[in-house]
Amino acid sequence: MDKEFKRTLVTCALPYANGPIHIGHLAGVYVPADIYVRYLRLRGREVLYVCGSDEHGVPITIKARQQGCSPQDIVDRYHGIIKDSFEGLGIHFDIYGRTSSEVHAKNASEFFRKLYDEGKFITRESEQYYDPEAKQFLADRYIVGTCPKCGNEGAYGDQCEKCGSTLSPEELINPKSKLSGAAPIKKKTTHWYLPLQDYEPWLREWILEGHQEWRTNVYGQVKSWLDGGLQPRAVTRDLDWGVPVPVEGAEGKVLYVWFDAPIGYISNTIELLPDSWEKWWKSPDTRLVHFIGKDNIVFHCIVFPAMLKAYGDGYILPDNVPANEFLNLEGDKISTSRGWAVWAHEYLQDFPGKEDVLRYVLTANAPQTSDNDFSWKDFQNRNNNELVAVFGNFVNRAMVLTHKYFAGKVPPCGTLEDIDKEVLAEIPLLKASMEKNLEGFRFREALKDAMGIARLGNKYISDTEPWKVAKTDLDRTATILNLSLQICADLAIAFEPFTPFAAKRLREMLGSPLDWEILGRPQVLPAGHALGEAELLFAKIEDPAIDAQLARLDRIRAEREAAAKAEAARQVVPQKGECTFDEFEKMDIRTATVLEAERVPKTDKLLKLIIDTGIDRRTIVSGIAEYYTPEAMVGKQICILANLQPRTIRGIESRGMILMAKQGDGSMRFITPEEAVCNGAIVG
Ligand code: B3M
Ligand code: ZN
Repeated sequence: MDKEFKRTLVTCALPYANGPIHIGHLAGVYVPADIYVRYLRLRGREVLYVCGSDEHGVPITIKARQQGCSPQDIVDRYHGIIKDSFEGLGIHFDIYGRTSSEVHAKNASEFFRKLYDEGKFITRESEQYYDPEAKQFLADRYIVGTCPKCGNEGAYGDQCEKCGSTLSPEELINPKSKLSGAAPIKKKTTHWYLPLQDYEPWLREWILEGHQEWRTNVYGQVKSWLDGGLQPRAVTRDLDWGVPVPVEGAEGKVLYVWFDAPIGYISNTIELLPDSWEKWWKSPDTRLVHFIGKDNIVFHCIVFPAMLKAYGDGYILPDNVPANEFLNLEGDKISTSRGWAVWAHEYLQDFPGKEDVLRYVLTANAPQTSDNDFSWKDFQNRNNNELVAVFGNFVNRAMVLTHKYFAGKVPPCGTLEDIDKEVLAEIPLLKASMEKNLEGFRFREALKDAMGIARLGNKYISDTEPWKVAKTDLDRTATILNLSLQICADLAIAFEPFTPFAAKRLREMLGSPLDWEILGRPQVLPAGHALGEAELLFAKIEDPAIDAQLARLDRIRAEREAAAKAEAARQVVPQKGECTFDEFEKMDIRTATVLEAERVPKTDKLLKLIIDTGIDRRTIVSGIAEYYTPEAMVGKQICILANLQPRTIRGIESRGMILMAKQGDGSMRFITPEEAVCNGAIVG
């Protein structure tokens, strides 16, 4: 990026409006984008900040079906929740549009039509699974059946999550549509494809040669796609929810969601600026930056650019695509379907007034170069030990002491000592580093720099001890507090991108300006300037608030484990190989009654049973103690394999084996005659 641009267009991935957003979305896309935009604005650059809901795609239609409402109801609900979450966290887009809007339908439709008219697509006929009841073609994911490899009854058409096998719908035993439960049939269908392979040489040159400065995770993914060879990509789908394909004979077809969604960036710009949108999308003076998560890289670096290139007409391409990796939660992958997430709207309810804390923690811990973990303990520690103990504490000391000794007015700065000069010299260095890091999308590092200024201030005031100096030398106290307050004013600028709520409150308290240029300049707050009341910027987060969050996650984990166990219990082991009648006849299976039972000492699993077999009284050691207490066994009629070779277990000779029904999860129940019979009766 050597080129000088006049303005920057920042887009954030359009969240699917089929669920609320969680901390993974925030850490990966929206918090970093917001920091970047706030920073550019602070520097007086011209910026447009565009986002909106992605309201098409199969998952939305599925959710609507499950909930017995229309897809429009679903997207209306989540569009509202998501929009409010962003606002609540201080993420103010210039426009937060929606792909179900009329402007978008018209724009996406025209986009497709131009490519169609110019022969930029190819068509292909293929056979696809179709649900005759729901009257809908089925994506692989929406066909379920029994896994041919492990017998899991809930395997998907593309994968069995139980054994991890990759599958195709043809392989599933007894395939069913997830929509209606009907058996899917094969049906011919025709679709339009963008021949991506035609754009490969150009993509190589543009990205692999021209954008080596992109993050290595982004560059690497693009390279491996290109090296793997590009294929034509379908841009239409058989579905009744989406932008209709604007071509005769394409009834029942819509634009593929990944074709229409990126066009949504443009549509939303048009909606906001109907007369001047082109300056943002078609001027070489505009720098386009896409903020996305790593699962969106191929669409933003290969597919959408190829679409724009095919369209021509002066569309610009992204100058950078700073994609993040994923954030985990307490060591586990965030999963919307399993409920393993911290939802933005719930956070805002549970932690009112702590919007900055989440922004801060998600930045300090951002998954910039590798996946990272969010934990509530870390959240608490960072708040208490960094925001409260360093940043907040420093500001509070400077404010309170100024009120105490100088009636809340900025005291004059006298002769500077070495320690003062050293501190003052550090700030421009941290500022320069921050600029470099922010321009280079290294937000964690930039936050460290900002925090460096707070640490510097906190250390300065601790080292100089103005509360002690005040007893003997008020002039020196004045200088120390003057400098401390100047640093506070610096912090109110430096933290604006990261913790905008606190930064604003601090500026109000100080009556200080918001201007990047003055960060680090001496004497921004003139002597005599009156300060507002001292107010705490951050408050400690106590254990109960954290424990409540952990308890919620524990409940989710327990529910998930119980469900997995129930599922495992239902799993049936495949049939064993054949045995002959003679082989079966060799087994002497009989009824018997338990006379005495006790635990085998120092074991968890074993019971020692004395049983009456009708033939004799004997001892059997059985591994059923996890499922039956000794008391529960006494008096019970059971079945045993009587002629099993005796074995010595823990020093006890066991003669025979109790027949148990064993389930998929290992749990067992003994087999008993339907009505009491005599002991020693032959079972067979
Ligand atoms: N809605 C996917 C996602 O949220 C998609 C992004 C569209 S950006 C044009 O992961
Ligand atoms: Zn399987």
